[in-house]
Amino acid sequence: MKHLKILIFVFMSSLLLINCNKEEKKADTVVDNTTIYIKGTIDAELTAPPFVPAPVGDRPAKKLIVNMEILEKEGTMTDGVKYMYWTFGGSVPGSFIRTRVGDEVEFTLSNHPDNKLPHNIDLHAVTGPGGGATSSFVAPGHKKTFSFKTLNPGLYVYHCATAPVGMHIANGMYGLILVEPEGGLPKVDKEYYIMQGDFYTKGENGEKGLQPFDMKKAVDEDADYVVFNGKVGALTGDNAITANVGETVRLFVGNGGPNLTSSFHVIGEIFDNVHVEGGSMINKDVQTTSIPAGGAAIVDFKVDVPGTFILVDHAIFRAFNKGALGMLKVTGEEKKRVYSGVKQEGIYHPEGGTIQTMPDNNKKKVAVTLKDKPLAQKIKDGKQVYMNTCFACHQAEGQGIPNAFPPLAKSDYLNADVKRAIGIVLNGKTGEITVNGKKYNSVMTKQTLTDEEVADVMTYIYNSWGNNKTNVTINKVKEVKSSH
Ligand code: HEC
Ligand SMILES: [Cu+2]
Repeated sequence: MKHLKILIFVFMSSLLLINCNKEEKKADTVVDNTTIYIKGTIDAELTAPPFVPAPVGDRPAKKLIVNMEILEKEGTMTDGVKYMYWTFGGSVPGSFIRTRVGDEVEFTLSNHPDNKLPHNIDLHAVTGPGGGATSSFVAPGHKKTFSFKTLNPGLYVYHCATAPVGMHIANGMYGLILVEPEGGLPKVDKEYYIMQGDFYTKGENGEKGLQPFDMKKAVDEDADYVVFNGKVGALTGDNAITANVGETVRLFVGNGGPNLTSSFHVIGEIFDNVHVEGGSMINKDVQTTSIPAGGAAIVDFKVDVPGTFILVDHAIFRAFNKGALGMLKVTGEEKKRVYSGVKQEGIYHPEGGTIQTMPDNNKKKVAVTLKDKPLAQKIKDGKQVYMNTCFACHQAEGQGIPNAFPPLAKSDYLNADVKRAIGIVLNGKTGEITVNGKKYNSVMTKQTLTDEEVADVMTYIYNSWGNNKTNVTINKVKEVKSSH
């Protein structure tokens, strides 16, 4: 009996020992970043979007000094529309902060004396009450300092958290702070900073003048503008981000909200890697990534072919009607194996009809048969064509979209040359053009319309929105077609 007891005792204690060992091993794999040793002090480099500071690489953890200034300042939402932005560092989104895990960030928040309101900052990268908000509440003409240690790698949103919080965020008070993992992120060729935000103005989208914030619309989540980097066109035309064929591109994408989740997508690209929600989990081969309000994602991809790649919130009316549209311009050699472009174009006969040929010069003489309708009917039918075909890009009132689609309303380009305009609708258009003093360099695809439809839609355009009232006849369309 006694022996048995001893045996059981020995058996149990060895079990305990095994258990202890197991637990010790587990504890080993949980890294305690609170104990990362810091070595020296450096000043943080802060950048305005779409740029980011240099990679951290393999530098050791340090004391990192961040000086952030709050500025309330008027800016442009879109052509003719002004907005009073509240900013971290003078830009929307605010200055990009780049740190590494284990850094001890000494953060000083200064509220410019010309500002009207107190503000603070809640950084999602902070482990501590309010993410720093309680320690950083600062009145105009004052500054406050607090410090925190970055414990978790990832891409984090920061924002103002002063009441009414929604209003401070809606006015542009958000930005991103990146905490790189030990050893840094893998090297890429190009890195950019993009952040989406929704804006609520007293006037409807496009209504001119200085537009005040609209609390009711914000509460109803009825956004007038949904934009990248604080304004319509911050990333289009001359402001487009760029890369060369063969390069790898990393986008640090945030969403300040205040309300809307972003369905972030790049037309014509596939994300090779996505740091889901800005964290350490990597998803591969992603078409569209969901970025919650107050969240972020790191995406990277290799650009294989040249062209303009459009960045959108794929909740697509936001892109084409509210401003959530940017451009990545890729230059370099074509790679037909990856993307051919149009290879062949032909006439499609669903019923296997007789062989047709494209119009040629012989037809010119016999083509003068179709009679034009009365002007009022043409305009009516033309409007129908316009709303079906052209409206998506040139917009309901022909006003276009700044930096992306030129206006047809009061367009000097349109009114100067009827034949040229007809040619654009028949054949499409690429390359730089100047409309009403603004440069456009984009692509209008060839429209597949009958000659009569082209005559109708052109007549509608010329007889709308202050244009020169040209009546475009079917014969004119045929003439342009055959002269091509
Ligand atoms: C997919 C978007 C898109 C659609 C659809 C579209 N356009 Fe365009 N359009 C453009 C772009 C982009 C340009 C400028 C091309 C460039 O930069 O070279 C343009 C240029 C023009 C111009 C000359 C510039 C100006 O503003 O006067 C005319 C005229 C025009 N389009 C008429 C039409 C008509 C008519 C339709 C419908 C039948 C139409 N477009 C459909 C995108 C579009
Ligand atoms: Cu604020």
